[in-house]
Amino acid sequence: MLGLDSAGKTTILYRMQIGEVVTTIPTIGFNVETVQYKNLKFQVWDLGGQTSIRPYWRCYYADTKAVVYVVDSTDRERLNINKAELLAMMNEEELQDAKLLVFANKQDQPDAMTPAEVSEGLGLDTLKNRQWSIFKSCAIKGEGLEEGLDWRVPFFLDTPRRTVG
Ligand SMILES: Nc1nc2c(ncn2[C@@H]2O[C@H](COP(=O)(O)OP(=O)(O)O)[C@@H](O)[C@H]2O)c(=O)[nH]1
Ligand SMILES: [Mg+2]
Repeated sequence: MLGLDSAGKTTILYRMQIGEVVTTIPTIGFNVETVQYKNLKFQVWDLGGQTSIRPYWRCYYADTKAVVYVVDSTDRERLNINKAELLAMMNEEELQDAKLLVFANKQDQPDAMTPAEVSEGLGLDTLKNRQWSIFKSCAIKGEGLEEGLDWRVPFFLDTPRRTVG
C-alpha cells in the first residue's frame, strides 16, 4: 500500500482491523508498516522525493499481488507528483503482474476530486496491460474500504474462479 504522505494509508490500515500494525524502520531509514492477516501481508510506506533510497524498495516487491495506491482527493497540487510516483512504481519489473487498486480518499471533504478526476489526473487510462480499479473512500469513517479491499473478490486475491455447473 503506497501513496504520498498524509494520503490516509495508516488510517486505512488501522480501520481494516485485521491484525496488529507493526512499524519497522529498515536501516536505510524509511518507515514500513506491516499487517499480517492469514496468508495476506500488507506492507505500507510513503512515496515521494526519496530518490536515493528508492532502489531499496525492491526488497519489498517480492510476491506482490496487488498495489493499493492511496490518494488524498483534496490535494490537487500534488496530483502530478502522484501521477509520476504511481507510473514509476508500475514500471518496476517485479510489479508487472500486480493488480492496481486506487483509493480516491478523503471523499468526506467538500472540495474532494471525484474518482473520475483522480483517475484522469493519475493517467490511469494510459496504463497498458494492467488490471486496475479505483474506489472512493473516507478512511476516517471507514467508508469504501471494504468495497475496494474485499479479498473475497478474485480481483484482489487472484483466487481461481470456481465455475458452477
Ligand atoms: N477528512 C479526512 N481526513 C482523513 C481521511 N483519511 C485520513 N485522514 C487524515 O489525514 C491525515 C493523514 O492520514 P494518515 O493515515 O496518517 O496518512 P499517511 O501518511 O498516508 O499514512 C490524518 O490526520 C488523518 O486523520 C479521510 O478520509 N477524510
Ligand atoms: Mg502513514
